[in-house]
Amino acid sequence: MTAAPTAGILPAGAWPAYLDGLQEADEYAAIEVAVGLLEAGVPAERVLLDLVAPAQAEVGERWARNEWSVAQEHAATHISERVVAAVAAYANPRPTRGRVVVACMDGEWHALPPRLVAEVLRLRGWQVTFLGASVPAPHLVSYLHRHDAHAVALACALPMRLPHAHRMIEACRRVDVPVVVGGRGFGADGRWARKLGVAWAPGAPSAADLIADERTLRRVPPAELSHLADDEYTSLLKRRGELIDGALAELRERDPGTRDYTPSQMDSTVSDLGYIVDFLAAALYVDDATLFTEFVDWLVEILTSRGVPAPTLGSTLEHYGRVLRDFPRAARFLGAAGSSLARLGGAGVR
Ligand code: B12
Repeated sequence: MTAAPTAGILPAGAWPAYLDGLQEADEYAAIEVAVGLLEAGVPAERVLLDLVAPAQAEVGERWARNEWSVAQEHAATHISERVVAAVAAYANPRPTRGRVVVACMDGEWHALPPRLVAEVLRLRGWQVTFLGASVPAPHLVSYLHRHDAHAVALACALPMRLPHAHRMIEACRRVDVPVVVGGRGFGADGRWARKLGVAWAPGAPSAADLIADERTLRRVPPAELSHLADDEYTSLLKRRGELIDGALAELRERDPGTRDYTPSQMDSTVSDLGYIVDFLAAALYVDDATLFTEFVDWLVEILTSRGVPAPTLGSTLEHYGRVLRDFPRAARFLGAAGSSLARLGGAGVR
C-alpha cells in the first residue's frame, strides 16, 4: 500500500480506506471516508486537496506502471468526481465575491484537477462557473462577453496543449479578463507559464490568493516567444501527417512484427507517434528541450511497463531527426531526448 503523500494531515486509516474504495470501484465506501472526515471536522478544502487530489495522482502512477487498466482508472476517476460532488454538497458555500470562470484548454480532457480548483474557489466565497473539459477559445470568449468575470482560471494537464493554451490566454486578454493558469502542463515550477507571459499558481490555494489580488494577477512579464520567428513550430505542424505516416512506414520496414498488429495496437502506435510530434512541437513553441526530454523519459516508462522495448522509440526519434535535419532546434531537442533515452535504456539515437 502506498503511503499518503500528506500522511499526518488526515486521520490514520482514511488514506488506505479511500484508495481501497477506488481500487474496488466502491463509490459508497469512498464517499463514506470523505464525509466521515467532514463530520469529524476536517475542512472541506483539506479533504479535496489532501485526500482526493493525491489519490488521483496515485491512480495515475498505477496506470503508468500498468498495474491498473484504463477501465480501473476511469472507474476511480468517476468515483473521485462523485466524492468531489458530495464534499461540495456537504459544505454548500454561498458566493459573496465576483465570478471566476474555470475551464480546461481546448483539447484538454483532464477536468477533475480544475474541478478541485473550482470547488476551493467556491469554498472561499467566489461565484464559480465551471465550463469543464476542452473549451474552444471562441466559446470561452463569447461566454466572457455575456457574463462579467473577475478572472479566468485555465487548466492544462498536458504540455503538448501549450500552444492552444497560449491562444486561449490571448483570447481572454483581448476581452480584458485577467487569467491565472495551472496544472501539470505548465511544468512543475510553472516555467512554461512564464514563457507564455501568464500568471501561474501551483495549486488551488495559491490560485485563490492570486485571484483575490487583482493587481498581481494583471502584473505579469510579457511572453518570451521571439524564437517563434524561425517558423520551426509552424512548419513542423504543417508536416505532422507526413511525419507520422513516414515514421509508421519506417517502423513497419524495420520491425515486420508490427504488420501483424491488431487494430487497437495500431491505434496506440499511431497516437504515440503523434504524441511525439505534438510534444516536440510544444517544446519548440516554448523553446525548451526539457519539455520534450521529460516526455520521452515518461514514454519510456509507459512503453517499458507494457513490454515495448525502448530501442523502438530510439529508432523513431532517429527517423524524425533525419526528416527534420533542416530544423536546428527540433534536431537539438531530438538529440537531447536520444541522449536521455541512451542513459535510461542504453538505446538512444545514434
Ligand atoms: C484521470 C486522468 C485522466 C482522465 C481525466 C478525466 C477527468 N475527468 O479529469 C482521462 C481518461 C480523460 C485522461 C486522459 C489522458 N491522460 Co490522463 N490522467 C489522469 C490522472 C490519473 C489523474 C488526473 C487528476 O485528477 N489528477 C489529480 C490532480 C489534483 O493533480 P494535479 O494535476 O497535479 O492538480 C493540482 C495542480 O496541478 C493544480 N492544478 C491543476 N489544474 C489546475 C488548474 C488551475 C487553473 C490551477 C490554478 C491549478 C491547477 O492544482 C491541483 C490541485 O492541487 C493523471 C495522473 C496525475 N498524476 O494527475 C493522468 C495523466 C495526467 N494523464 C496522462 C496521459 C498521458 C493521458 C492521455 C494522453 C492518455 C492517452 N493515451 O489517451 C489522455 C489525454 C487526454 C487529453 N487530451 O486531455 C499522463 C500525462 C503524462 C505527460 N507526460 O504529460 C498522466 C500524468 C498519467 C501518468 N502518470 O502518466 N487522463
